[in-house]
Amino acid sequence: MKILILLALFGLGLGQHNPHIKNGRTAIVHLFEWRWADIAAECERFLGPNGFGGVQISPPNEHIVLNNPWRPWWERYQPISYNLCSRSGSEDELRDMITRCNNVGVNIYVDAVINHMCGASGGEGNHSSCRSWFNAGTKDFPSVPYSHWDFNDNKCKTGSGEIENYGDINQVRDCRLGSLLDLALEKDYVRGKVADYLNKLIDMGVAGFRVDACKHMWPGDLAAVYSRVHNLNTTWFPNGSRPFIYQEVIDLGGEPITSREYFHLGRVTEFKYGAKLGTVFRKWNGEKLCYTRNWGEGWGFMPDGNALVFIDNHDNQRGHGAGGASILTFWDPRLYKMAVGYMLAHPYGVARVMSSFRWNRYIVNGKDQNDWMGPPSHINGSTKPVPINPDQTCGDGWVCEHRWRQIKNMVIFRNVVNGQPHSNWWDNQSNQVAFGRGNRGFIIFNNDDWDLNISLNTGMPGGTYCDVISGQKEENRCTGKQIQVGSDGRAHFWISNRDEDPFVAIHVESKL
Ligand code: QV4
Ligand code: CA
Repeated sequence: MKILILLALFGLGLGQHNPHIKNGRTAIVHLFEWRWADIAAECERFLGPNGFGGVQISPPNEHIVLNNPWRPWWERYQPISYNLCSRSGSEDELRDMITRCNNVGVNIYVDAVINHMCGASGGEGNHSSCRSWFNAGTKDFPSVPYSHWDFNDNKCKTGSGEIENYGDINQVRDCRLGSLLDLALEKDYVRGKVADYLNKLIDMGVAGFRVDACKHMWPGDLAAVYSRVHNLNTTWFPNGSRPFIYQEVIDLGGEPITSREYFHLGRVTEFKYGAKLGTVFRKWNGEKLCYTRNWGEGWGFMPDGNALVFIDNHDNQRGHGAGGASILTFWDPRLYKMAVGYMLAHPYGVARVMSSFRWNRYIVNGKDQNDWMGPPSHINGSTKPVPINPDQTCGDGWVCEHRWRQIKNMVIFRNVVNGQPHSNWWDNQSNQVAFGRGNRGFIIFNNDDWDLNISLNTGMPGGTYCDVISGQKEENRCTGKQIQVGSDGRAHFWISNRDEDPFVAIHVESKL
């Protein structure tokens, strides 16, 4: 009997914590709002060759098209149907991208919006990405089909029909999140429609899902939906592989609904991670980098095996969702590179790198008035392709943080040290710290206002190493700093606090 229970548990959900990333790769990149054709090209020309494990793509299902404001990015979080045509491309383009990325060992994770459909004031008509007709007022979505029977209104007890108090778990699950029509996921019919949507993507070859707004769905309903989802496509994944599930639950403490309720179903986004590391690198609230000696569960984060971690995400880089002002983004590049480097060097969690587009921030009283702005687009509203400049950066407003040398090289660092323990910690009791990963990598930061000048045990084999932050190893020379490690594993580090990037990282594959 015990065996049966274990098998059922495993079948139900334990397998959903594994990202099924291949060839010793480790990190995921969120190519936010990228077109499928551009993602396919990026997999082949950059992500595969540079050891990225997977891509989180924007919601591929049909969404509302809004002109007030003009094509906001968040159209994608207002489903109209599960047809696979969206701002990023057609079903054929999606299928082609999944195949081409899988063929170079880069997994695809889909942002699945299954808690709701569009906003209650979404109107009537075919202003949708596949031109499907709908009527938000009567909750009629014939392209699924969903009718008013398939929504939670009779279960929600608030006057507005919207969530009014996050302290009331019934409201949070059964009322509308900001007027978004809330699906009745306890209904078998609705579970079936959602599962059909997820299974179509699984059969196309995706490796799993970022499940949106999980705080707003009952764990039992999610378990029922996940149990209906197929195993991964055996063209690219071992037989019996369960989809990787990572659930968006914003839990900074203080609410009755916690991340823990979702642990058995898959991994969960750890929002404390980016909020805290931003505060540490900004040196706010008396935080110091030397306090991160016990970074990870020691800071009260969820157990490592449940965590999906990131410095910023598409919400909190523009003041949506959670993390507040401490969140570091590409707008603060010097600190951001250190924080992302720290995340990628540290063993805790499955790491996700953000890749953004630029918008003209216009902050009034601490709020960005342009936080709604969508991706770089043509006059007709269609999303622009991602041009790659000769220097390997991106043009036309695409930030491509994942292509920044410091970040790309730390993605490789994470692969090289994968499985090695956190080791050889040193700090100056302020904001200069260093740590290794066994005998395969070592990183050191100077976030103080004075120079760092110290000899340390790196745990690494003796030799000459290229610093992968100020440069990298090309042919058999270093384009940036060189670090000499003695046969005793000790090395001398000198990092000026005025350096463009005041941190140094070496690993066994950057050794001359
Ligand atoms: C507003 C008011 C309503 C009002 C309505 C009238 O909130 O009270 O009735 O206008 O039109 C957009 C608008 C928002 C509007 C809503 C419905 O910004 O002003 O409601 O549409 O018309 C993204 C954006 C939201 C956006 C939403 C839908 O962040 O601003 O809302 O897409 O387009 C919580 C959740 C967490 C969530 C986070 C943002 O627990 O799960 O808030 N994060 C995820 C996604 C996020 C997405 C959603 C959830 C919704 O990461 O990107 O919201 O799918 O913390
Ligand atoms: Ca709900």
